[in-house]
Amino acid sequence: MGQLKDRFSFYQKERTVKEKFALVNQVEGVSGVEMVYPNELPASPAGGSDVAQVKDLLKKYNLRLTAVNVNLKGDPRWHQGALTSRDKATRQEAVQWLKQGMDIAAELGSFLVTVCPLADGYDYPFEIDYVRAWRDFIQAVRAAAEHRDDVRLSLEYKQSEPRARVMLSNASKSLYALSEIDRANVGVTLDMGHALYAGESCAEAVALLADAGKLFLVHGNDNYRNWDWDLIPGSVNLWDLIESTYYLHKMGYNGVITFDVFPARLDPVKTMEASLRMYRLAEALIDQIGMDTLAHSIESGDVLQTMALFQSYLEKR
Ligand SMILES: [Mn+2]
Repeated sequence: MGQLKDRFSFYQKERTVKEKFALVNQVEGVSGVEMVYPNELPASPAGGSDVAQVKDLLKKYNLRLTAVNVNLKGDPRWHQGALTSRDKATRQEAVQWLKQGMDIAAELGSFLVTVCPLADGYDYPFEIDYVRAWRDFIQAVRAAAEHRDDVRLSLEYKQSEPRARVMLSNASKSLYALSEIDRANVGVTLDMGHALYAGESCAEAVALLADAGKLFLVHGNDNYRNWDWDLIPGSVNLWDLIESTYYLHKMGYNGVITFDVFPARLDPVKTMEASLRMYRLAEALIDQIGMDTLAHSIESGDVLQTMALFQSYLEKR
């Protein structure tokens, strides 16, 4: 809802938090917002005036805060790593930001913090000591999680950007990290676009993470599996969206789906509405065919029969 930038240009207008809320309010069917700490929330401890302002805006527009997204990549202080920095004070500061995000999330009734640790990676061979970095990562996330167990901490994986290689790069490494961190309030944010360009099956990622009880948040978007383009969900890989939707239902996912899209050249309100419509379409398609019918067909192992369920449904349109 604010200004966007890539390596070449700026897009959309810069907007204050108040202006962003007014814009979100125009989106048909929206029920909540994810906000970035500290960019859209105060750098001061929870209870500050900006938190009070956000609380008022949430009330005014009848929206809920879905998650506090702690930005551990944008600020220059994280350029050499945040949770895995060689510098202990920097690592501690990164943990401190997570703790502050957790306090704000509790204060605003969200109780969920999401973080995409994109500064924690490397660009070159022999750049970092992987053993040291992974141990520091595990320890830092655990330290943040222990700050309070009433707030959940969700790790978002992505394989690159801005680092050429990000350490937390896929669903399986995320599950490994969670088992090492070993805290009940730590889970995963599944960004569908990140799964796609990591070469994963989005639906399998949903299944694995949800089966482990660790699917805390979903970010919906799409791309051509070559870069994190943050396009409208289902606009390119529609079958991945439909299959993921089936597994979100099957696994009883009752969390939030946030549209993490990048409307550089499109109207942001209409882009959000198109994203929501795409999810509703996928849900309707699954509902029309029927969860049980699909489950039985998948169980039978006859993929041609399963395909035919979709084909005959679409032929009737
Ligand atoms: Mn995302």
